[in-house]
Amino acid sequence: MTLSLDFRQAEFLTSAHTLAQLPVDKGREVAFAGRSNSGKSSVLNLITDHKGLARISRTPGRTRTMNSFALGEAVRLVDLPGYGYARVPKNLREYWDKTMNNYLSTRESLTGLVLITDIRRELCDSDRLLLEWCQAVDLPVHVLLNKADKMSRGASHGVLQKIKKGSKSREVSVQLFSVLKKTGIDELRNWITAHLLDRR
Ligand SMILES: Nc1nc2c(ncn2[C@@H]2O[C@H](COP(=O)(O)OP(=O)(O)OP(=O)(O)O)[C@@H](O)[C@H]2O)c(=O)[nH]1
Ligand SMILES: [Mg+2]
Repeated sequence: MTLSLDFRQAEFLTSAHTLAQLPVDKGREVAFAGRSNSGKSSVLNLITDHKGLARISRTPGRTRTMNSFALGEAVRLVDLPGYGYARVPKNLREYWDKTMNNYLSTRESLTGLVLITDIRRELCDSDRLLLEWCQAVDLPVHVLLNKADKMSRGASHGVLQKIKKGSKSREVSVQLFSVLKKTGIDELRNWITAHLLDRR
């Protein structure tokens, strides 16, 4: 049984294009999902304190594989490809829609989902679908309102309250985050830790 997690010990495991290429479905993992360019890879790099662990780009659609990182024995973080980027070819988008659906509905070791959004943008249809789906199957989900540095304090707290009110389920939590300002790290690490560790 793992008692604590050292996020700085994160190590790259695999880059998977198909579910079969993922690490063995044992132990526990928390996945990072969200719209393309919302900052999933940047958040992962920040909380693990590794600048180049997950790849980041100004070009949306950078992460095109499911990238797994080990945080300890049989404990993983997974950076998922972003959705909603119009310039990704249609066949590739359809492939990832299907693959993500399969991943989310069959992955036994998945114990939590971090849904990353750009705080300046409304939740998109895919964000909402994902939230509803997680609630329907009782998968804990943590909404990360990223890029909070792009908004005033007052405005970002306004968005936080709005999303909190909109998600009445106990299984949904929400927080503000900024990769640029390095704010929200402990809250996110604590949520992930609580969902990765064996609490028996
Ligand atoms: N201002 C600001 N920019 C950020 C923040 N987080 C990420 N970015 C920038 O947003 C862009 C996209 O970041 P990525 O981490 O590549 O986003 P992603 O969600 O992994 O994108 P895909 O891999 O395409 O799904 C990069 O230019 C980042 O530097 C933040 O908190 N504040
Ligand atoms: Mg990415």
